[in-house]
Amino acid sequence: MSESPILTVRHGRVGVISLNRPAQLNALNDALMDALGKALLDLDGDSDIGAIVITGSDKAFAAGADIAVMADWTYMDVFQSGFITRNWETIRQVRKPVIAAVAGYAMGGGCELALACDIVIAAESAQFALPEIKLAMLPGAGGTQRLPRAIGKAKAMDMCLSARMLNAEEADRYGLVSRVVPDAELQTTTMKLAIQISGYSLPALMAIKESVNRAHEASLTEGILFERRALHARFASADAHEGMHAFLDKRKPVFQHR
Ligand code: DAK
Repeated sequence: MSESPILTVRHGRVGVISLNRPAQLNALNDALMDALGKALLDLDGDSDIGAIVITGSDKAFAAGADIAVMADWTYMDVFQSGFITRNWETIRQVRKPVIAAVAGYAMGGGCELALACDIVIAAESAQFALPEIKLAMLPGAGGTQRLPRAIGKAKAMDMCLSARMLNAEEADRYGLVSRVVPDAELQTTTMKLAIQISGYSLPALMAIKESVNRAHEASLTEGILFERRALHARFASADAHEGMHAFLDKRKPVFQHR
């Protein structure tokens, strides 16, 4: 029996998904993306989970879409099957915080997968590129849209048009990643962060994620209005009252995630 293309484990309120095609540097084929989408939706729907981590191996987060599979596809194949849309975009439905822990290559679709996560923790070995131009393709899983929003047009054009690889330090400086840590500390730092986040009130986390994402999708006026309504809605939350009273009582809050 072939090995599962992903592995999922739970640590308390954190769900960890490991991409598991080491011989192909975690190249993202349909089986993997279907399994990833299903695991993300399972964890998102599990009330005992507050944060999700996606990680790869020491050598590769993911080296992109599986070129071996795509090489002979036709336009009709990808159009009719909804390639990318039907499984790669599942991550957009996830309402809980998703953290990418990236070591080694994050190329093409692998870089795009990291960009679709909410927080990216990079090991010093991490390398980010959108090299599709070398294949006469284009970054088609959100790369041409999310990368300029993350790092600005000039640097995004440089990466997309030249296939330039960024090391972790550059990716950090450009704002593609949230933090850089030594390789040996990648998993512990990520887990510490995920455990911290998953301990906060889940509906508050979800409201923050929705609001920050609005910054990319709405005008400033609309975004501010969305944020204001999200803040008003916090006053309907037991956790918000508990959080504020716990502060005043100088004790740790006990959140019900309601
Ligand atoms: N797909 C399939 N296999 C891959 C792969 C990939 N993306 N990347 C690596 N592998 C395989 C290699 O073929 C090799 O397999 P064997 O020869 O051992 O059987 C094995 O993984 C180890 O790779 P290397 O021997 O090449 O390892 P190195 O350390 O020498 O080099 C590398 C690592 C990451 C620099 C190199 O493997 C590389 O350049 N890989 C390709 C990276 C790349 O071009 N990625 C972008 C893929 S294209 C679309 C939407 C989106 C997309 C396409 C269409 N539409 C809406 C239509 C997205 C496209 C992409 O992501």
